[in-house]
Amino acid sequence: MQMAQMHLVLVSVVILLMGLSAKGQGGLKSGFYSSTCPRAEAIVKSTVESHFNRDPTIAAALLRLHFHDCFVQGCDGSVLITGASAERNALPNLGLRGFEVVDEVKAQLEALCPGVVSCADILALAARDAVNLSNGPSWSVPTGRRDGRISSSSEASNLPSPADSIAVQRQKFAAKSLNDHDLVTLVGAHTIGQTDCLFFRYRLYNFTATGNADPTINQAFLGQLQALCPPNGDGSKRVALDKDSQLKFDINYFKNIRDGNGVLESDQRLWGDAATHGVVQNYAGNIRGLLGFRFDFEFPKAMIKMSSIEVKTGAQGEIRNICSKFN
Ligand code: HEM
Ligand SMILES: *[C@@H]1O[C@H](CO)[C@@H](O)[C@H](O)[C@H]1NC(C)=O
Ligand SMILES: CC(=O)N[C@H]1CO[C@H](CO)[C@@H](O)[C@@H]1O
Repeated sequence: MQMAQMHLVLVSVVILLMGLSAKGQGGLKSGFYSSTCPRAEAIVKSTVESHFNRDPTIAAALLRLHFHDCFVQGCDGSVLITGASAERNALPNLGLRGFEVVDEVKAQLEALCPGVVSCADILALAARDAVNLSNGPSWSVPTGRRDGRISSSSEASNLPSPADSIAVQRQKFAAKSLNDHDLVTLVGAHTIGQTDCLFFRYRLYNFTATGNADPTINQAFLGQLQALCPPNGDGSKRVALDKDSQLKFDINYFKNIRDGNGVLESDQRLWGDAATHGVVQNYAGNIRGLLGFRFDFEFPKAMIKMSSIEVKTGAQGEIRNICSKFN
């Protein structure tokens, strides 16, 4: 290749990358509050930390809250609104926790810099801090989201269900401009947290009316799960999504999937599908490829992508005074 051609290629690549990052962040920028509310990020962090010190399971709750916010009406705090027909009342959202942490952060921020920091940004920042407190990676969160004015329970069907096939999971993520690699990376969030027996017990007994358990479950693990969730036991009993390390944000979740120790059907299916299998395998082996492939390196990038889904910026939406109510 001639020098001039090579230069042209390099310039095109740089322009392409700049375009991608600007688009990926949807008009957000890191440090958006640095002059209007300089202590905003520190207040989110210290509040999340004080709750975490009392109850480390709050980290998983806050991470999931942000995901459920982003997949319905974009990352705009719509999941925080209360009311009979609001998102929060939709079936997939009934187990959400952590609302009190968001309210506590918001009350402090309103006292310090009223009307400046959005509830949507509080969710994005709290998710970052929650991961870091759980020993996970950290990243700079682009901010400047505005809060939405719509919250409707009927739209929560955008959210994935634990019984979704990979094809359906893929389609629900693709609808938010997230690819197979993002899907596997983001579902890696299940390295922390818990689930109700109700969401996976059907895998343990007479799965798909075969009389047997789901054959993809590791035999030793099947016995443990059956002991935790007997056929007619309490469906709301909590079980770790990541066997043996539910409070640590690590790659154990991917090893579990590889070994047939996934709890949710949707998680275990990531090993069975040709397109997602390789990503799980790489993360489980902690392999660092040419362009980076390690989970702790990829998770922040995927989170920044998810955190920018259909965001409202500039004069759109509002900055709520109370996160659970429209102004
Ligand atoms: C195909 C995609 C996904 C499905 C089907 C799914 C499904 C579920 C289900 C059924 C639970 C248990 C809920 C309960 O019993 O209360 C759960 C928990 C959780 N999910 Fe997901 N999820 C998906 C993707 C994600 C993503 C992308 C994130 C975040 C980036 C995430 C974060 C979490 C966390 C942290 C928990 C634990 C919550 C807690 O302990 O309170 N999930 N998920
Ligand atoms: C499994 O479910 C099918 C369909 O409901 C039923 O006909 C069958 O008897 C069940 N088998 C066992 C072992 O419970
Ligand atoms: C466990 C871990 O990775 N903690 C990190 C949290 O974030 C800070 C930077 O903000 C890192 O220095 C820590 O290593």
